[in-house]
Amino acid sequence: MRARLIATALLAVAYLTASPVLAGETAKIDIKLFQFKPKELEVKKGTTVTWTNDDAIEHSVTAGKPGKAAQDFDSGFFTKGGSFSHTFDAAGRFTYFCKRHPNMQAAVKVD
Ligand SMILES: [Cu+2]
Repeated sequence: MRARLIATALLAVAYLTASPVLAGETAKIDIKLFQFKPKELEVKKGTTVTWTNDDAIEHSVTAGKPGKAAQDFDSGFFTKGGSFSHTFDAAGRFTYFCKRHPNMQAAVKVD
C-alpha cells in the first residue's frame, strides 16, 4: 500500500513537471492561384497558422516584404499539398510574401 502511494506520488510529480502543452488556437491560409487566402488574417496571440499550397508550383511563406525579408519565419519553397506552420507568440502585424513571386504579399495581424 505504501509503495503504491509513493508510485502515485511520483507519477503526480512527473505529470506536474512535464512541459505544459498549451492548447493554442489554429488557423489556416490557402495558397491558391498565386494568392494567399485570406490575404489579411487576424488571430489571437499564441495561434498556430498553417499555410497549405494548392498550386502545382513552388511557393514560400517568408516573413517581411520582398527585398526586405524579416527573420521571424521562412518556409523555404514547398509545392502542392505541402504545408508550413508558424506560431505567432507576439502581438503585431506581420507581413509575409513569396520569394519567387514578389507580388504575392499578405499579412497576419496578431492581437
Ligand atoms: Cu510563389
